[in-house]
Amino acid sequence: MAQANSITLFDLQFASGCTTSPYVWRTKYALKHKGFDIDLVDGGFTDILARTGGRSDRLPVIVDGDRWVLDSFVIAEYLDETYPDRPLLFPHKPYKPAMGFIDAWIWNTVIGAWFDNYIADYHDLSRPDDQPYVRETRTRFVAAPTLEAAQAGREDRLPQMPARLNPLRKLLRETPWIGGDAPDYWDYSALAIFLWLASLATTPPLTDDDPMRDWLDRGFDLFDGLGRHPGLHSLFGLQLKPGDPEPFDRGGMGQAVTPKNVGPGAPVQPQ
Ligand SMILES: N[C@@H](CCC(=O)N[C@@H](CS)C(=O)NCC(=O)O)C(=O)O
Repeated sequence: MAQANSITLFDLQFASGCTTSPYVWRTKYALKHKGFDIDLVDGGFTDILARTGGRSDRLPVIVDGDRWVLDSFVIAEYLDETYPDRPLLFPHKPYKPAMGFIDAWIWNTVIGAWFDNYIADYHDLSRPDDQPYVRETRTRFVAAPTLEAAQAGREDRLPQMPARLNPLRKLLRETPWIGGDAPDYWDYSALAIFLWLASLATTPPLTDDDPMRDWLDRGFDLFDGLGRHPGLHSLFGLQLKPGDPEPFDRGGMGQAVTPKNVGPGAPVQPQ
């Protein structure tokens, strides 16, 4: 059990000391949500096994007293089960199906869309001793011979990406947080993906006027600015060229997915 209200978290950092892994980011938020101080173990990719005493080659990992817990989702469940009197990460039951959907959608939509466009930056921002490993492993994931070739031409691709997030924008017009009136693990998991993006977005992925900005700013400000590490880049400032698609749906932003049926005469949304 937690000693002096502190839980140890093994971090996965770039050379700036900024966390990059979305799984670690959401675990940081989860620990803070539960009211714990984080005893952070700094480090990068290639020292994970050594840092964790051979227990894991993936992060996050936490140590709570003498209890080691691996995997971000298992950690979140462990925290709610072990500390049910502290604010719950999963106040909505059952949470697993919706969590699985949110995770899959946002992972696919954000990481899937932006990964290649920042993949050479990802390498360059890594700790120097991690860079050969990052290059070797990440080259396997891209459909190009090198990370630099995969990233090349992103100026034309980046403007295509923001509109993919319209379902999330619509939801956030209806509610201050994905979790409702207060943030919970759904928000932290989604925010963590944008923090991953901010850790490597050397050129901005979203326009200044993106309607998600308010939720992102509020989320990054939580817990005394947990998401405001100086190594993070701004997500905003994407410049569009004539002919680029609309970055978000300006027309229907105030509406639910289909307008609420309030009886005859209600507005009809084209299908
Ligand atoms: N399902 C695991 C995934 C953990 C994972 O894959 N972490 C990545 C960082 S996002 C990692 O540790 N990568 C190490 C590497 O690439 O060598 C969790 O939720 O904790």
